[in-house]
Amino acid sequence: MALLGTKEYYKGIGDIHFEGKGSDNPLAFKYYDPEQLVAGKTMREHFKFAVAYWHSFCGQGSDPFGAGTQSFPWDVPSDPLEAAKAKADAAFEFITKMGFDYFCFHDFDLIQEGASLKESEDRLKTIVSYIKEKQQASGVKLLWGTANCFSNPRYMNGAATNPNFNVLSRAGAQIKLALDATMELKGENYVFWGGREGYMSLLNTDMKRELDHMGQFLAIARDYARKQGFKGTFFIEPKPMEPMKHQYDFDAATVIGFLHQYDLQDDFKLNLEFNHATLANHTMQHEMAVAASHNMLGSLDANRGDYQNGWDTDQFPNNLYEVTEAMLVFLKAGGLQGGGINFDAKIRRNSTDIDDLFHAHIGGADTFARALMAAEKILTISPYSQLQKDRYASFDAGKGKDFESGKLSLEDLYQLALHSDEITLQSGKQEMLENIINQYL
Ligand code: XLS
Ligand code: NI
Ligand code: NI
Repeated sequence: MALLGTKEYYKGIGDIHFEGKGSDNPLAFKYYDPEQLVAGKTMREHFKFAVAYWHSFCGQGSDPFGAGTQSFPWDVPSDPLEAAKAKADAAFEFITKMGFDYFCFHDFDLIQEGASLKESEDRLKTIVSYIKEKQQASGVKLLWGTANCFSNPRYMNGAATNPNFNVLSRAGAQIKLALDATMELKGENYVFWGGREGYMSLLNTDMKRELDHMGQFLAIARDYARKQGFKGTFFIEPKPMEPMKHQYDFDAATVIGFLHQYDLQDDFKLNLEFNHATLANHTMQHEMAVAASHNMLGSLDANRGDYQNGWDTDQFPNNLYEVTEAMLVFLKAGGLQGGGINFDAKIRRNSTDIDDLFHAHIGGADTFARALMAAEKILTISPYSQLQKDRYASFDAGKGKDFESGKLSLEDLYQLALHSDEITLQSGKQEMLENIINQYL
């Protein structure tokens, strides 16, 4: 495929195609066939797979104990603009070769932050216009943009919840520029991940005041973007801890309560991440079901954490059982509200070959494809839906139905119970349901 940049970074690797599960070509999709129809839509439309700029083209594998191991050839130029252009060339080459339609970014993934706000603004403008050309040449779209309001030391006490107004104001400026960049690149959504919105110690924290500030901040960010004509959805990405001990956007239920409290529920939905669910001691399917029940299942960050020690390891998804249960919720909800599946995941520190990033994304896409196909069968040809429905049959008619429609008082329940037979136990059939999932994997 024709590329704008002249240099090829992923040498020797061609476009990745669907070859089916009989293929032994490691650089081919075995299950993800973009054009295959599942439940009335192509897989491409269901998933809207996106590549995360930060993990794939910025993070080089450093950890608290050692430096990066992946020396990216596009990081060679010392001039920030040249380096950013080289990185964009590599990114678009990769996304195009994968055959994915989308990417996601933080402002300063695209280009190194400047020494002043003005310098950052100029840098962003230049790289955004370069990326815009690359989008036009390749057809690659922006799923969402966001701002990194957590890495710079000025944000050590948060951004919108910082106790110092000057920091809040600086965060506002940064988010205005990130919104401008997102709109210029026709971003379909905009994400707020809490970053350092939370606290380390209650001793120095006025929690109520910080939450009020966050509500007010999000409202004016929304107002600004809407005034500029942004039609997309704003997403909040819940995470319970890390980097702060207490993050305000703990989980889906907490965020939904917050959105309603600050009257943001009409413009904001949720971007849910697998290993954030794990960190919150939930399953991803739980988080998705909570969001779906409020019509707020917006977008997904796909990855997996470490199930043994709980660490937020951002590994690529490969747990078929987990993703299949997530896809059950996904299909039942009618898919995502405006978002897609962003691989917020990184290859391991000892994955140092140029093809490792391809294997990682192929595996992730194949996991979702298999899971989606299994979930569709479970919903349509297995007894799963009927079993679940039958559990609630006592509410479908008679007094149960009266209760649901608000016709019974607590005294009515008392009278009914007084004159009823002893209760017979009704099995939850959990093992049988688990076997059904297994059967269709
Ligand atoms: C961090 C988050 C982050 C967001 C975007 O844990 O997952 O990567 O997705 O700021
Ligand atoms: Ni995360
Ligand atoms: Ni994320």
